[in-house]
Amino acid sequence: MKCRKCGEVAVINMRQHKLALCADHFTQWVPAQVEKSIRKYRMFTPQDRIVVAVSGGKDSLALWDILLNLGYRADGLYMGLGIDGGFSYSNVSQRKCEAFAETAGSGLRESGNREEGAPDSLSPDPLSPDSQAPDPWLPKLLTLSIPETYGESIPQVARRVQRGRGKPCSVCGLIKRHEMNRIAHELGYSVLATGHNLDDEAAVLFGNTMTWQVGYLARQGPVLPESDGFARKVKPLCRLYEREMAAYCLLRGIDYIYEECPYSIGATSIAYKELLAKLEHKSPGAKQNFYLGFLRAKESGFLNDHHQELSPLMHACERCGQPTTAPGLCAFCRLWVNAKT
Ligand code: Q46
Ligand code: ZN
Ligand code: ZN
Repeated sequence: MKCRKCGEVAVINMRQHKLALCADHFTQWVPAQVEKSIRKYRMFTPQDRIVVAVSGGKDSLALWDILLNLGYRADGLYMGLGIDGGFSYSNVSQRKCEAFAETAGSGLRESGNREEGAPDSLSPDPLSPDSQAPDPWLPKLLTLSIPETYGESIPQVARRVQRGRGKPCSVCGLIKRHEMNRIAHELGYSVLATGHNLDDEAAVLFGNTMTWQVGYLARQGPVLPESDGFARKVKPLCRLYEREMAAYCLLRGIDYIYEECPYSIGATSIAYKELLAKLEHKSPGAKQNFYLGFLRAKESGFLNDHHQELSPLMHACERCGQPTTAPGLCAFCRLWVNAKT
């Protein structure tokens, strides 16, 4: 198979786009697609300060790499969950993020690629006498250890509160969401970006549709608007397939953790992904049409009423101030109140 653009040997064939590309053209095509999504869904502008939630996996590290190379000011946030799974999952994934952060910073220094696309107007403070000085900004990795901060690992919290029938995932999701919100808010980031790809989003959509979770469907999308000073949440990889992200990492030499979190085994979302993969195999583009068709339907007003119904129910948690639908304390704060009783 040959690259559609230059005729060299293609390294990937994307049947849903009827597009085969060589390594060079593919590694240019991916960031261009991400930039298109950023603009199409009005995710952010070069003036935003972005924090990317990185897990050490392919999607989040690829996203960080892409945003930096597109010239956005994006830092990484790694959250240590205290999960071992027999192969030191948390430690290994943290090391992958740290290794990436080191090269990402130096790569920018070497290539000076902030100047291409990244607006210089971003950084200089007009009030500062040094406003003509070059911007010293370099990407940094923020790390937060849940066991060190809260005294318990994610599996320990889940066991104590007896939530999730042997799996810590619901507690984990709750803690991660809360802490990402908190850190973005405290450190002044306007945008929180996650590495969800089209396969992830299609699987969530499939699950929400199977059970007709209208509230979740109304909120599902590539952008969750900011509220009460809390960062906007965006998914810039939402139009890219998982296999494209794996290929991108391979071709860019991004070293990521291959193993999934040990608790993801047997998750319903994986069963949905397998089903969608079968559909995709028979009918290339099925996953993409399912998800992007849903976004188009939403844009044209489908589910609008539900969105409006949901918004007024949010209020600030009495303890941490984050938006919540629960009366009094949010679900995160209730986890720790339980700890003291
Ligand atoms: S990290 Fe946490 Fe996932 Fe592991 S414990 Fe479950 S939710 S599977 S994205
Ligand atoms: Zn080519
Ligand atoms: Zn709270």
